Amino acid sequence: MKRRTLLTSTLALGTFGSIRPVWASPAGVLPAYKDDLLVLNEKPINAETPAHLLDEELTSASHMFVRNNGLLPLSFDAHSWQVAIDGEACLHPRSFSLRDLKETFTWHELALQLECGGNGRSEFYPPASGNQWTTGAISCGLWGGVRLRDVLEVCGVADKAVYVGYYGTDRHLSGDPGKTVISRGVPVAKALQPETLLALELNGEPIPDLHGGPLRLVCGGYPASVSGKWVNRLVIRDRVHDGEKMGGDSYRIPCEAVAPGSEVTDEEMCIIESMPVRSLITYPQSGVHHPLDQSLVLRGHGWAGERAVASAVVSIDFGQTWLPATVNSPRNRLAWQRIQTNVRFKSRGYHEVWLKAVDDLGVAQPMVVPGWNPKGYLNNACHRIAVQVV
Ligand SMILES: Nc1nc2c(c(=O)[nH]1)N[C@H]1C(S)=C(S)[C@@H](COP(=O)(O)O)O[C@H]1N2
Ligand SMILES: [Mo]
Repeated sequence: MKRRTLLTSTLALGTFGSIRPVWASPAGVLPAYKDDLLVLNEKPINAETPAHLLDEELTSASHMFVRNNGLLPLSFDAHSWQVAIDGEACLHPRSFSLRDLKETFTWHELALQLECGGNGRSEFYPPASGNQWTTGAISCGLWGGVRLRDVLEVCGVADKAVYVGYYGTDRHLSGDPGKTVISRGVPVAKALQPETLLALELNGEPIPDLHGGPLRLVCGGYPASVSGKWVNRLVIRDRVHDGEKMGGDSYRIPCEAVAPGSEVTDEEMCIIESMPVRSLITYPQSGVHHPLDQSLVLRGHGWAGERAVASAVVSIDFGQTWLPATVNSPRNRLAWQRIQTNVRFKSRGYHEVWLKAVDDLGVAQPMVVPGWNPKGYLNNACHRIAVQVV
């Protein structure tokens, strides 16, 4: 597949690292409705969303980043789909069709932010292997479905339950049908939260193939790798789930901070749970030309894993002074929050706008890449855009 169209570097400002060019998507790798995404890997398909395309209140399917660890399932027959619930800590194992789920349980619709644990990985040094996400592995769609809690309760959650794991029908890259692509999970308390959904719809439509249709888990606020796509089995475990990509350095970071480049053993790694506070400037697009005599409207979103964003500030002088921005309440718990303000520039020429969000425990985004870890997770450094004042 040929790479084409080099965008100007001002469009490519990410978090705080070097300013690198971004390549446009090779044609044909993604379905046409996803053409505006930036493809990071073709097999498996991984594509991120440029910041300015995340300006919507709710992320449309066309602008939702794609992160696959394997190949899409071969068939998506919603009519015959079954999800089995079992595991050592499941008292009454059973299966549900999609119709059973719809007819048995109350329907809920929630806006839930899903951020890949590796969002921002491209800025780590020494570099971490894996998809070189800049800022675009975040979405907040409106997910429709039933509460995982309601389903699990019908199946009986034993007192000894510790974790809930998922299995999906995607296919291993090796082609070996015996190999599981990914099978992650969440602590029982997270699985039983009222916001954790077994979703059948995205933005009022059946979930698109790429995003896990016809049935996926949505556990907002945790690394999105726990939100299993194409789910056909859930296991209520009496121990920490030990499925594919639960161990080693997958979605785990050193329990104690290490110097960049350190070797870390498996025993020294801990599972990532809530994601840290982060934000993105979604309007205007980086590189905009703006007249000196007009104020510039700024818009973005902030999110903070299991927490909420309490405040946000912007700087137009490289962090020397900060101005307050307005932060809206979330539509529901675990949804991202609109951040907006406007700024006036005092001089012509090249400027940057920096945005920093602070969570409800007073923890702010760092200005530089925090906490080096072997796989490059959890870079929540501030986002910045370029503005040419004319
Ligand atoms: N079955 C299955 N579920 C999966 C994955 C996968 O490869 N297979 N990838 C996970 C990861 S790492 C992320 S970040 C999210 C991405 O969801 P999206 O592609 O709908 O944005 O799905 C998660 N669920
Ligand atoms: Mo991910």
